Amino acid sequence: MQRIFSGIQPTGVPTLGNYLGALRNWVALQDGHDCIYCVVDLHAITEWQDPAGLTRQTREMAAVLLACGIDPHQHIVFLQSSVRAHAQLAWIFNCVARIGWLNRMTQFKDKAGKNRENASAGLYVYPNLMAADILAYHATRVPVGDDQRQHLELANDIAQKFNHDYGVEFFPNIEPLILGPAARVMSLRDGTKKMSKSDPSDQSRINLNDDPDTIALKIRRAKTDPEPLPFEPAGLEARPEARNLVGIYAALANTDQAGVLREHGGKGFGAFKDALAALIIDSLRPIAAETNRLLADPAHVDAVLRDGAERAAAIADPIVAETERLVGFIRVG
Ligand code: AQP
Repeated sequence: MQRIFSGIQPTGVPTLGNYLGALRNWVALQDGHDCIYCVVDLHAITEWQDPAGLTRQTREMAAVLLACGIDPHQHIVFLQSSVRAHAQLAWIFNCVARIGWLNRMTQFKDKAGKNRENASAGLYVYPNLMAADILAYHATRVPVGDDQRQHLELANDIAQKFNHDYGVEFFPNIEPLILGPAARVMSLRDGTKKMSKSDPSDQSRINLNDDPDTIALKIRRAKTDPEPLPFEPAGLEARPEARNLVGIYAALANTDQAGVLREHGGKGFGAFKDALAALIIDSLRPIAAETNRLLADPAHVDAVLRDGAERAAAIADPIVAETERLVGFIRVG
């Protein structure tokens, strides 16, 4: 069975974008794969996190993964900082990756913005840690949203350069799995910007714990254009906000853009937004309820994470030990 690895940052409440671009696919992939899913708290601190907020968000994120339907007994769910192998391998990869490669990463440019000189060194080498996350398990398939495609190409470059430099065939090739009609969900306020859990505007996103009234209001206020919906997907060209809402609807209704437009083409946004809000509310209600149930028993969530970390370390530690041997480190302990 192929091994899957994926991670999510505890940088806020997960959004509908995280759900459709990642979490929903994580759940589906459990059938037929060995899955390792990680709350990547080491990644989260590449940008400032208030410590108490980070603690709360990390436990909430773990609860959301379980609430979405990840089975922590059949598969593995854990916190990145609990397994030392990630940071150990990331250091070696810092020494394999080239500055020129990192300079091309668009996520760093987006996140650092104009204040590049003041960004953390961690944010700059974020893709090296991501490569370590995956390769510490020799995982070969990584379900991600479209925004992470470039980072996975870099992970493959690192794996190949390591294999080449040390004359081995040790790290496998990684295949990104970018699935579904909503691999990139866009902001509700700007159809050219991706929906993000850390966007300063709460109106830009649907949080997985938003209550029904909040969801309805955010969808009603979502930016659109004055034209009615087209009858064909081609009519969504150059209409990023319309395309985004149709894409969200398609993903939640398990259809595609054409299917949505067959049903809603010609309607104004008022009617379509009502239908979309109802669909989102129905889809998210069970997840929010289960998340709240789990968070009422944090000791249970922590026990699941402890067990996951032990099983994750049992896979990663020997792989990192072998990497260190290949590099030439002496193990005296
Ligand atoms: N808008 C999105 N559409 C589709 N997929 C998305 N993902 C994130 N945003 C969208 C996917 O969610 C997974 C986890 O992402 P992450 O938390 O590791 O980091 P991110 O991609 O930076 O997500 P956010 O929500 O934008 O977080 P912040 O605000 O902290 O930067 C990934 O598979 C990602 O592709």
